[in-house]
Amino acid sequence: MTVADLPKLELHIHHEGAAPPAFIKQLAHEKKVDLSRVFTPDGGYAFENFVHFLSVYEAASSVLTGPEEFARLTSAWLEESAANGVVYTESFISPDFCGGGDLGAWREYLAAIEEAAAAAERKHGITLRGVVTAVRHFGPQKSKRASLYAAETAGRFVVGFGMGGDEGQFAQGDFAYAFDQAREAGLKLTTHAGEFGGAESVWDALNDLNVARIGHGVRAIEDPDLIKELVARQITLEVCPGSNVVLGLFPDFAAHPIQALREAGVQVTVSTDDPPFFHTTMRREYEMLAQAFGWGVEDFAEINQTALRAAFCDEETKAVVA
Ligand code: ES4
Ligand code: ZN
Repeated sequence: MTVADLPKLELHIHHEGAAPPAFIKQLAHEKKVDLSRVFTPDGGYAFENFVHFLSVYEAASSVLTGPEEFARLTSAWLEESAANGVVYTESFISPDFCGGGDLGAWREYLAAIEEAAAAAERKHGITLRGVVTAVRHFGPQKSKRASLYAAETAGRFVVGFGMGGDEGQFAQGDFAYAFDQAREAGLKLTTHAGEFGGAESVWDALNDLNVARIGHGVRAIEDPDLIKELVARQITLEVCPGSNVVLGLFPDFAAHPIQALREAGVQVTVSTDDPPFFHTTMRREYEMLAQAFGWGVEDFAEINQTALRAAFCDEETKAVVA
């Protein structure tokens, strides 16, 4: 057995971002939508930088319409994740990408996703929980609606609220209403910070949104005081090394700060973000980390313990997954 065969927990994967390109291509073909600019000649997703990535992501997501297609999407990527050894995963699900309709429509999308997840759990032994997500560049107004929908559907499946999108737009604090509304509904919180925004963005996430986890957060390495704060508050980072390398934050795995963050005492976990976009899988992330830092079974066991502790699901679910 190699470390890549270990059971894995994944806390940071975007639901639409997990769609295999062939799946999106097929939907585009059926709907006669020209998505040629979205794909590379060899069938991958084509983008030049982060902002371009977001626009390609939105174009690809635009052909995903209706609860039934989200159910098919869910089945497809959960089967793939399970084949990579993932036993528990939390995905970001955005009302804005799920049709952008009213609360009733949102409930239908969620029900379809949950049903597909339950079937995948029976078939492949993988458990999915949802983190309802605002998209930062869609603005604070839409985030209030996303968190209202999250609050209305909070429960066994919807366990958290988060925010992704372009860190260059607005400030974390502009979304405080949405995060407060989600917190009051009992949801756990995470936001993307310290990926394309620097350490300041992570400080804002802690001070203005009071989140328990940070999506990425890797640029915290630039600020020793912030590192101390993350350690003291036991904030968990959802680190996605392969995503960071493809998007040009670091030249390769060996130059990635995940090892330094860990050595400083920060709680780090490992995820893929948008696996087909970044030509990765959880298996590959493990292989690359083992190669870059010499991590062995005990290192990955610690990473998985951290992920289990930081998972947003209830204790009963944790006991099943552990
Ligand atoms: C993201 Cl909104 C969104 N979707 C997928 N991946 C992302 N990374 C940052 N924001
Ligand atoms: Zn992300």
